[in-house]
Amino acid sequence: MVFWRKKNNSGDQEKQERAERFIHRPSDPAIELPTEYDAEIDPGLQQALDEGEAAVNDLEEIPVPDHTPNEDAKEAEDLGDHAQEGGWLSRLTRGLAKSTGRITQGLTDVLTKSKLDQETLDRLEEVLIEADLGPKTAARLVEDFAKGRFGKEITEKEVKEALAKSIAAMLAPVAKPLAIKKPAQGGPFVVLVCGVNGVGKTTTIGKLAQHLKQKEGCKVMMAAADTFRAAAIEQLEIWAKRTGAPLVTKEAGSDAAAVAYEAYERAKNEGMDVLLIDTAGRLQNKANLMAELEKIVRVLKKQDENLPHATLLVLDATTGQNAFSQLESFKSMVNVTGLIVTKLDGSAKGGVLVGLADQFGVPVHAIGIGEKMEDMQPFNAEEYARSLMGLNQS
Ligand SMILES: Nc1nc2c(ncn2[C@@H]2O[C@H](COP(=O)(O)OP(=O)(O)OP(=O)(O)O)[C@@H](O)[C@H]2O)c(=O)[nH]1
Ligand SMILES: [Mg+2]
Repeated sequence: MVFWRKKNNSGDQEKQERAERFIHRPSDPAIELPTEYDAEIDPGLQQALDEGEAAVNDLEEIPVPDHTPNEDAKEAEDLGDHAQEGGWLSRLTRGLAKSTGRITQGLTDVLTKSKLDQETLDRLEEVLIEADLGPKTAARLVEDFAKGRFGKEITEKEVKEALAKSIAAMLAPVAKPLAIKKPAQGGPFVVLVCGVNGVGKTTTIGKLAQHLKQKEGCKVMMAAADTFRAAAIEQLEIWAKRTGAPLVTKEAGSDAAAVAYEAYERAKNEGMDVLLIDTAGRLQNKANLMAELEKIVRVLKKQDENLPHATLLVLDATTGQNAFSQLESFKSMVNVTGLIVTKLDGSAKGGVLVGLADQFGVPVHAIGIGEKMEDMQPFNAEEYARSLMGLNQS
């Protein structure tokens, strides 16, 4: 990797920085703009490209080691090591405490009779519905549980063990880590990240970048296709700095699809393994915003019909049942290939993940239980089911 800087310090710094964003290196094949949506590209883009072309002759190359984490990244890694204390399982258990507390308290209240009768089953179903598993999934679980147990003596421990087993069986088919494959056509594996406002998309991209770089040794680039507000770009810049992943940005207000398009060209030219594309938060019932997301996909497909290779929907566990309609709406606009469920640490609605798995069958790649880099892990069905039922507490 190389960086470029101006040979002398004269000139307008702001103009220079702006131009540098759009330069191509002399050795790179020229980046061609898509013709069919030219008219919709931010008019500032062409000007910036022209400025970039003019500025490129005035740059000198500064070699820097490939993907060297900067000081911030080092600090973040140290923080990460510290936060790993106690291991993921105990942090998951702590994170799920609110959800677990709601379920286990409900069970204690319900299991007042020693023998299993219809009233207990009905109340058990209510506990599961209140824990956000959804009515269909709750009914299925209770029906399974009643088989062979009706009229017999039951203990709270037995109920928890049996439910954990059934829940783990529901979750197991969807617990699939995000599989990064080398595309046959070359270029990076492209991951588009979408979801409603504030669910944790940008944070998830930061966590993913860190995981892919550190654990899988991938060269990762990020694209700030949330051009809706300047703060969103700055937020991703912080994650780029922390993780040492290069970032493609444009001014706020630019065409999000153009950012995605150009980022793909750059990631391909720079030999990246993975491109993570951040997008603006959009409410699922806002047709124009959903159309913008669909346009990002359409524009990417012009470069390669297999793009994006993965489309991740980020869901915030605190939104409970609304997650169902979010998944339905996004699925109807784009090909959602997997879910990342965040904020399970602040939610009493962790049961929603069980309902989603049971009713949609969309893979759940990872879960988030905090705001830090290390607070996300691949989703493990049994671990989750047992933690949710309070069976992993020491
Ligand atoms: N507790 C907790 N907070 C989280 C988690 N993931 C993200 N957050 C926080 O949620 C807030 C929103 O996160 P962002 O990553 O900015 O969400 P976003 O979806 O990119 O938001 P928009 O771009 O505005 O739509 C931030 O304060 C994050 O630190 C999580 O797993 N647990
Ligand atoms: Mg964001």
